[in-house]
Order: sequence, then C-alpha cells, then structure tokens
Amino acid sequence: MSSSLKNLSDHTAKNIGDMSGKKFGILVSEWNSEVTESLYSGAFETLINNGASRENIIRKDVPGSFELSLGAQWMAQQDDIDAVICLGCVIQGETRHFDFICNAVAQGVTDVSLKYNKPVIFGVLTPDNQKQALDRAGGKHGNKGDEAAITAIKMLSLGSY
Ligand code: DLZ
Repeated sequence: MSSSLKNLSDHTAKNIGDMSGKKFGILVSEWNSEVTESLYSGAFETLINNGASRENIIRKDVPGSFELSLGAQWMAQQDDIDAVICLGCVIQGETRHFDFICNAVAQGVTDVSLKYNKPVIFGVLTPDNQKQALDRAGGKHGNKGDEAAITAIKMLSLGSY
C-alpha cells in the first residue's frame, strides 16, 4: 500500500542517457480525461526536461484503458518508435469491469513490450476514487505520468542486454 506521505513519483537522476534522438509514443485513454490529461502533461514535460525533442513525441488517444494494449501494439510495431508510454485511469468504485480492464491492460502492455523488444510503460492509475487519482496526477503524491516517462527513459538508457 502506498505511503500517505511519499511523493510516489520521486526518482533518482542516475542512469539517464541521451534522449535527443529517441522517439516516444504516448497513448492517452479518454476515460477519466481530467486525470489522464494531467498524466499526459507530466509525461510530456518529463520527456522534454530530460532531452527529448517535441517533434519526437507522438500522442495518440484511445477510447479507454482497455484499448491501450492494441494502441501500444500499433505504435510499437513502427520501427522508428523507441518507447511507448500508456496512460490511463481505471477507478475501482466506478466499475465492476475494474479487474478485467486492469488485468487485461497490464498483460497486454507486457506482451507488446516483450514482442517488440521495446519499453512499453504501464502508466495506468488504479485508484479507489477520483480524489486518489488526482492526488497521483499532479497532486500531493506526484504524477504517475512523470514516473512513466522517467521509466521509459531509464529503460532506453539501459539499452539491451
Ligand atoms: C467501460 C469502462 C468503465 C466502466 N470504466 C473505465 C474506467 O474507469 N477507466 C477506463 O480507462 N476505461 C473504462 N471503461 C472503458 C474500457 O476501458 C473500454 O474502453 C471499454 O470496455 C470498451 O472496450
């Protein structure tokens, strides 16, 4: 369970390589758009602040988090895309679909990442309510969009083994 005091998006600056030539795809779910737009802003700014170029950040929207997997596949199969960041928010109290959607997108994102051998990042919030979501989308617990972007950067910096 997350700490009530911690900025959950804190990270260390180590292991960050040169991102100037890297191309990023960002997928944004339209469900809970107040939250996902904040996630996008955080991810975009973090990429720029770490050396990515605006023209190398490609945004596409999908209807809901469930569609992130296929959207990620469409992006990852493009040779010039180096990493894909999937942003969504599934609020537990609002849907009995919660477990189905969360499990499906987590598995789908993993599958795409392994199939295309590229970082495909799970930037999906799974809170109990909208307040918890906003706390993690630029609020008191940080921004999971930042965290998703820095994860993509760190994975690209690692390169392949
Ligand atoms: C249907 C649905 C529901 C009830 N809740 C959410 C949600 O909280 N967050 C989200 O991203 N998407 C939700 N969806 C939509 C599904 O992700 C998907 O778009 C539809 O089931 C159609 O495949």
